[in-house]
Amino acid sequence: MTDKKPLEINGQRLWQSLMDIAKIGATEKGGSCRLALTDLDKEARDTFVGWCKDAGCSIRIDQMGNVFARRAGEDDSLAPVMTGSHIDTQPTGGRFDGVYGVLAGLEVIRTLNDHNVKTKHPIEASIWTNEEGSRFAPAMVASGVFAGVFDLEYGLSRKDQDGKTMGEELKRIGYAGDEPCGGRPVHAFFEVHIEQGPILEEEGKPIGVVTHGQGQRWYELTFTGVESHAGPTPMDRRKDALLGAARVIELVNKTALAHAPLACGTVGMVNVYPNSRNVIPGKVFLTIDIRHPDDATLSKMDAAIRAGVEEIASGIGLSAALEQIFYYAPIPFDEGCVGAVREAAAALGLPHRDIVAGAGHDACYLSKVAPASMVFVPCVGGISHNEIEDAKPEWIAAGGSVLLNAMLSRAERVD
Ligand code: HGY
Ligand code: MN
Ligand code: MN
Repeated sequence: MTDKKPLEINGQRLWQSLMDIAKIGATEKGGSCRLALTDLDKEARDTFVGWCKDAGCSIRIDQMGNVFARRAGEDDSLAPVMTGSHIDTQPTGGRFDGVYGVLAGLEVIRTLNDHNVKTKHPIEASIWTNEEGSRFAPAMVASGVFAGVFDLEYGLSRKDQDGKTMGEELKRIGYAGDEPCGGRPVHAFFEVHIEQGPILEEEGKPIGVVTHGQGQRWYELTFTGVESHAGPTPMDRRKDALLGAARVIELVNKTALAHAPLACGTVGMVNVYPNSRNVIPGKVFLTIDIRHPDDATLSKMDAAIRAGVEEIASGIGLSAALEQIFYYAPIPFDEGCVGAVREAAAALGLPHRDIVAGAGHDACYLSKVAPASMVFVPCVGGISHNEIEDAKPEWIAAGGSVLLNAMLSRAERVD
């Protein structure tokens, strides 16, 4: 950190950009719905690209639709210091999850322009496609391709519930770039994001210094029983797939509670077939999401889920198809970058604490190809993935200034 007074971003301008983007896919309860690669995602991307061009950036789009807005460095042959996040949302998403990290990157560039700051390394603000994993599973698939975790064909072939692939949808919205996805050096990656949990707000700390991302395992489970009439079918003759699903929901919850206080377990999606009130469901599709900061514990939870599903299926006479579709081990972020975030918060006089990311983030995959870390800010009541998601302007501004100074510590000012 230089001895100059740390630069601060223009919080009002960043807040306004957030409110402007929030109009794209605005929901009745004040949230955002911009599912990945929909026309609304395109509209938000186009808006961001336009603003970045106005700020003098060059734009690159790669084969997974990841967008990179680049501010040239004094030595533009050097690897960029990169920031960014996602602009796609959950169906009942909020105005800050993801898009805050995207627009904070633009605000960093705007602030450097305002102060005519030159950096040795180029600076890049980015959008990562389909971070949420809501329309297309798994989550963070495009940053995963960039980091070499998934191959390009896998990424482009991800299908939504209507059978549309990411490749088709990227072409449809005009974001099927020709830049290779990944395979280029990144000097450092920083992502700012709302915490999406209650800790920072409860402790009155505007900054979280993210040291790790917790590990996750996602599964898809299909139970197959027998549809039959809800009236004449005796209870002891039924092969009720929804009864099996109900027991799995309880199993997932109990497995997480058995590894309290850090484990999480969620069944977020259930599709019932034929979903008719007087037919015993013959088929149920459901999703399972388990998480923990310790990999060995996550493996124990995995074993408990697999054994439990088998037992439930045989107890009811169902067939079970359980597939793990996504896994990444807990991720320790780069100590140097974590230190840069901590020093930036201290230099700005902002109360801060170390924290583990409970959600997945693109920085988790970027950390496989570059030194990376994250900056968290509180969100109101710790609520996220909910239309009422909210944050205070002063938190948003604080996180943006910490991001700016952490990035400058790696980009090397030359003015
Ligand atoms: O699921 C997550 O943690 C992130 O919101 N994709
Ligand atoms: Mn997010
Ligand atoms: Mn999210």
